[in-house]
Amino acid sequence: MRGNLLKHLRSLREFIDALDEIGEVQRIGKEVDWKLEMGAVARRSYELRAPAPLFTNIKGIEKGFRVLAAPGGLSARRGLTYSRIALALGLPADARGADVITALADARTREPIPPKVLETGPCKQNIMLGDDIDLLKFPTPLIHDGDGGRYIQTYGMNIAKTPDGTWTNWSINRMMLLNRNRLSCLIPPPQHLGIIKAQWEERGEPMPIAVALGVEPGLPYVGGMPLAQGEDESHYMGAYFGEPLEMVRAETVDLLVPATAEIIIEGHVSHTDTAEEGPMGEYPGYIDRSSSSPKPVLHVTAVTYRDDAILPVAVAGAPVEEDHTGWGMPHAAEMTHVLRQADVPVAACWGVLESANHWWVVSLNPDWHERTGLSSKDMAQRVGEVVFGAGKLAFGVPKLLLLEDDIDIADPRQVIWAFASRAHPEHGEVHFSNESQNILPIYLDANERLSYHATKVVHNCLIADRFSAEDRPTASDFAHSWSKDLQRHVMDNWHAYGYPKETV
Ligand SMILES: Cc1cc2nc3c(=O)[nH]c(=O)nc-3n(C[C@H](O)[C@H](O)[C@H](O)COP(=O)(O)O)c2cc1C
Ligand SMILES: [Mn+2]
Repeated sequence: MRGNLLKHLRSLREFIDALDEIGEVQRIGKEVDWKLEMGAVARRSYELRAPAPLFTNIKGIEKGFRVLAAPGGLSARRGLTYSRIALALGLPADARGADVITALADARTREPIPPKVLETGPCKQNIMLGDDIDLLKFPTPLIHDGDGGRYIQTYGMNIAKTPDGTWTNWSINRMMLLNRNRLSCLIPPPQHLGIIKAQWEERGEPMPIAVALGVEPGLPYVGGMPLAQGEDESHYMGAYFGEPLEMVRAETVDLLVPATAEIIIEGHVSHTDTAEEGPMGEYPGYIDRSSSSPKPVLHVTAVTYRDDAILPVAVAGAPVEEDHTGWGMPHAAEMTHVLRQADVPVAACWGVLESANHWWVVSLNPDWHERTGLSSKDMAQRVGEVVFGAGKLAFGVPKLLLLEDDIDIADPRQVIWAFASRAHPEHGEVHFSNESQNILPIYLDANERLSYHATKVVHNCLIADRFSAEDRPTASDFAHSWSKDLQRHVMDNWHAYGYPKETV
């Protein structure tokens, strides 16, 4: 889909209105405690796939300030599973998972569009400088019982620029509140924020940073996307929507920030001053209660915010939450782009959200065998080489399922069925040893954890080379075992048979 056909929502508030229209927001006016209660409500909402909670009355917090949790959670409603992600990215609420992936992947080959700089914007409605800075005003949650502190940055953008000014990077990396003007920051060295921080350290200067919380809804998805080093995620988002993002200048650092952001925290990350950070729930779905460690401190020099600011919150942990949707879906889009560039006949990729993104799926066009002449084993080898060889993209991809496009990759029931019924128990796996891997999968042994290297696998679930077109088994399901006319007749009469009306 072309960028200009997408509905570009330019603020978190426009996004909340759009969610409201389809019934995907739950306003909670009853008083709640930022200490654990908000986190527990949000967590339960993910698990029930209930609407996103918007907390409007938070204990001890000035009236007006609000929290939107689960902004990228899934919906239990039929046909609307991915509605929050689809609306955030300008697609119709009933878009299929694969549509989201191809929309993001298509924009990778369009010309990046730099932002438009405005004189001012809503994020400047209130400005705190110097001794007036007080981050404790905001309704920052203590999310899980066991977290090392209150996390204000779980779903915002960390904006940082290289000292030579040639590259600005936007990414999501969590930050914990220490007091009214200090945060401790998780900045893994291989992440782009870590690479930029190392350049400032070499120069002997702290890293200037702006943390934009409550940004327009598409941005967190590119904050979680592994674009190449040197690429500015905000320019890619401009290309995605076919128009520039709107930015204003920060007050105390030389950076541009999104004009409609709810809260902007400006400051400098120290290379010497550290404070304990963590533990916190992690994307594989667990919390390691022993995992607190000293992390760099961000010293805040300015905070600007909208009237009645809304803080977005993601509750990291067991699937499905924003680590899986906000990181996994753009990651799958980048994987699709990389395979397209390598001339693999890919339809789309996916990170199975319910697997906490340990199972990744590559779906090939049905004619891959005629087009390439490869056996499925050789194709599995090729896909593994491309994906596992793709640097940063590969870091969080331990297991790949290679399928054909008759499967809806975003439907975990179909993926499980295809994996179980098509991968041969003996020759269905192609292993790749000593590949770089983050430390997070909990099945890794101590050596693998220490070396950041592990074996990866492609599960070959392709069947096109094993059957001729006429002999290929077809799915024995509603869509394939009855004529289109009979299917239509049954659907039209569904309510007449006595079943409740389908709402979507
Ligand atoms: C909701 C959410 C939370 C995330 N939290 C972290 C985090 O705390 N630390 C981290 O290194 N990556 C985190 N990620 C993943 C990074 O955003 C992702 O790896 C991204 O590619 C990093 O940006 P970069 O490629 O510009 O370095 C998170 C992603 C999302 C969507
Ligand atoms: Mn980046």
